[in-house]
Amino acid sequence: MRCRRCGEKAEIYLKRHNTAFCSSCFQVYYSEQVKRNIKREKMFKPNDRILVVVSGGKDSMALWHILLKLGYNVTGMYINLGICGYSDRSQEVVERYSQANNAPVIIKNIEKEYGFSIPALAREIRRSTCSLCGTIKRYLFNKVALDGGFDAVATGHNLDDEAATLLGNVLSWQEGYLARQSPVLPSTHPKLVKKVKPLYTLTERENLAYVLFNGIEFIHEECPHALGASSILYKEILNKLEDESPGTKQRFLTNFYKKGKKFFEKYSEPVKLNECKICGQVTTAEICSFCRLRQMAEKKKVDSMPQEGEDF
Ligand code: Q46
Ligand code: ZN
Repeated sequence: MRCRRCGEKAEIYLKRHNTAFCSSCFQVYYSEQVKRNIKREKMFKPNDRILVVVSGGKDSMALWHILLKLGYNVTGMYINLGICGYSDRSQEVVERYSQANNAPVIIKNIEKEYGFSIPALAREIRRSTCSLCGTIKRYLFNKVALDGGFDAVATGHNLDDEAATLLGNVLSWQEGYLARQSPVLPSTHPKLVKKVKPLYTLTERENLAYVLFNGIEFIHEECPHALGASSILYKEILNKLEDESPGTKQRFLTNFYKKGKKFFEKYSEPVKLNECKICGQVTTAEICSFCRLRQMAEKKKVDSMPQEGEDF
């Protein structure tokens, strides 16, 4: 098979576009997609300061690399969640990339800075690790971006992630979530920084090809808490559909934005936003979820001494 652009030997076939590329023409395709997404969705301007959330996985490493390559003013942000082994290994990947590419990165360590690890707190208060993790990550991305004067927070969400989220929301008719799903979450309060997803039209496989063709190191293992997540099942189902009918994922997502989303807009009612009485970050309550979690972590330490084998 030959590359559609240059006629050289192709190294990747993109079934949904019925197109094959050699590795250097694939990179042209990839960066054109990213540039187009940033421009079409008005994600950020050339001189904006972008905080890129990096986990060490292929998608976020691809995003960090392409934004630097396109000349954006980018700083990486990594959060060490205290997940046994996995967190330290992924932090090392991020640090090695930062050093090798002279790319600035901000590292946060939940355990060192706040005195609790997410899995340990989740066990203590009987909440799912992933829901706690999501709350803490959202809080810290926004806080670091706000304190550092960044214009946008960029995440490596890809087409597979976005289509799986959409499928999940459709299956349970989550009108509010459907109204809000978007490649750009604009700032709705002076203390909320805009969130953007520049890779939302690129698949996991395309991000994998991008990091492999560029020799970018990434952590191959998944977070152990991702096992059994419903999003994985939705991705498998979408992949089956995609195999039978290439382009299904992209049509599902982009046609939702073009045709379906407008029917849910009435469910996106503005909520009253307050500033947390403790930390000043934006919340719908008096005290934000992050500060409430910190209070719970403190209380647990006082009320019950750690058992053997506990993380704190
Ligand atoms: S990192 Fe955190 Fe994910 Fe791990 S604990 Fe769950 S939410 S699976 S993106
Ligand atoms: Zn707070």
